[in-house]
Amino acid sequence: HFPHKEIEHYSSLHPKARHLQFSYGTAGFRTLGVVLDSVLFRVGVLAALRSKKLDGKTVGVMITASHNPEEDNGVKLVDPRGEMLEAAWEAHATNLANASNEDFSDVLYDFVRDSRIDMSKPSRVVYARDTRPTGESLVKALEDGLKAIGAEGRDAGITTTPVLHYLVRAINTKGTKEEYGEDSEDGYFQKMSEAFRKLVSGRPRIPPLVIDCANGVGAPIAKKLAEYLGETLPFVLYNTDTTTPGGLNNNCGADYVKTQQKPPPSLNGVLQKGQRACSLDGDADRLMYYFIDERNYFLMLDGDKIATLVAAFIVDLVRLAGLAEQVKVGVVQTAYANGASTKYLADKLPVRCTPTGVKHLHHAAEQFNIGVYFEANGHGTVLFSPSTLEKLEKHEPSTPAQSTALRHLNNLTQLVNQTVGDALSDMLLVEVVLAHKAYSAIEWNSLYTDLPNRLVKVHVPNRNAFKTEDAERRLVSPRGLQKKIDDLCKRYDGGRSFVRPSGTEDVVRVYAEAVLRSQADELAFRVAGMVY
Ligand code: 16G
Ligand code: ZN
Repeated sequence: HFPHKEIEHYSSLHPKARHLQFSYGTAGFRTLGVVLDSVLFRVGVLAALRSKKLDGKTVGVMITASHNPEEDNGVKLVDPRGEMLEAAWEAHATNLANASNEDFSDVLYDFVRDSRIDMSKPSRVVYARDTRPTGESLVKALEDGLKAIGAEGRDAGITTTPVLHYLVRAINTKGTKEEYGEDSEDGYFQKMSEAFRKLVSGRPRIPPLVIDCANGVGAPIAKKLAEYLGETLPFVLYNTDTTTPGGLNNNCGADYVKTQQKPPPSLNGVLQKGQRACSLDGDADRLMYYFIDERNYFLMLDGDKIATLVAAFIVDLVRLAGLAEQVKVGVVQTAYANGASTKYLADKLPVRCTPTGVKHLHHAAEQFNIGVYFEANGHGTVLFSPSTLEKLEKHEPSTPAQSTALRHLNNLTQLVNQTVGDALSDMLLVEVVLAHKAYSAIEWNSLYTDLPNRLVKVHVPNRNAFKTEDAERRLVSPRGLQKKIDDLCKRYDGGRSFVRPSGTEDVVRVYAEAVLRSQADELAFRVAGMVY
């Protein structure tokens, strides 16, 4: 019972332009929003089939282009546990998106047959979008894809990527013993804010935090969060304008702060010396903290600083709870992690390095009892393995101190969005640690000093000529280039550099760090010169 007629009818409403080619990469499909209509229709079809393949479990679809410019848009599928789409299906997504209009129905038929998808199974899809102007019509295209298969759709409206991931997990665990929370935005806020209240209760009042919402969907969601938190975390929102055209991610947001290494101009004159500020990205799954110090210098507390703060805190709690022997904490980073952060962490706990992209870090973090992963760009979370959750629940503390630490750990499992990086959940997590340690931004920053670093983009004729190994830290091709980089690095104190092809742009990226700012810059530009 393959619905040929429905597929052909709806697909004719969403024709693919002949000259366009799409690819499901690290960030799903992502390009100019106005050319994505056929892709969204086909993603709707694919999501519905993925659900059938998984016995009717709910699959998620998020329409966003994160930190990209406002005119871009994109789409990502979310698997039933709230995680990224299984890698094997990325190729199916690319295939379907690129089929010609004439062939689409046949290509789909073959896919259903080869993948042994039982069309009589139910299919359920929950979807959401960010605030981009192209989002509304792309949702309609997606819905037509669901209709073509007869899938049950649930529109989660305009919300953040992490809320959508949360919903997927909550829907699929409803009524089971792994129930993740109530399957609504309200449930998301309830769970997080309740855990936060418990974790900071009895601590001194938290000084006000400045939040830059990137003029994106983080703004309305942070506003709602404020209602749930009340006085426990006072914050002031900036860049909350989601209606003025062109505002999204423009001179603001986590990616701007990380790449420009300065605060959004809209915060000039706003930040008091030492005051904590943070920026979300366009879909609120990345977080950057920063502050202005006594000498008016800008200091960034990026994903590495967050990972070290959080990991050290968790390791302490595990030890205080008397669980050090049974619960092993580990950290996952990428090649972009500042060398100083890796050194700081490696003295305390195991640190692993994976290629760039959340799915790689996420899977590596699952190998630990408690896995903390963060990309330097501010995307990350903490994963508690199922057996660890059980231990935390069942462990009998033998002293009041153990009992307190255990209670904190259990509350942390509720505070953290374990499905994906979540700027708001991570922000609450940071605030909890600062409150417990009685750290200001200055003290947090002084845990270690970042090595000066520089990231350079190089446009090359063919970025596919660049192949890496060792978690992108070394090049295997073009041949001979790695040796030259190695030789060059040796001439700089603390010199480290690597080259990798971008997964999201047609460029090659060069990263370099060294003990001195001038040396890091020089190393980056010299390596960039060798790449070109
Ligand atoms: C995507 C990834 C992000 C990574 C970035 C690297 C996900 C959800 N997002 O945005 O984790 O840091 O790509 O981009 O995996 P690049 O390959 O262009 O450097
Ligand atoms: Zn994002």
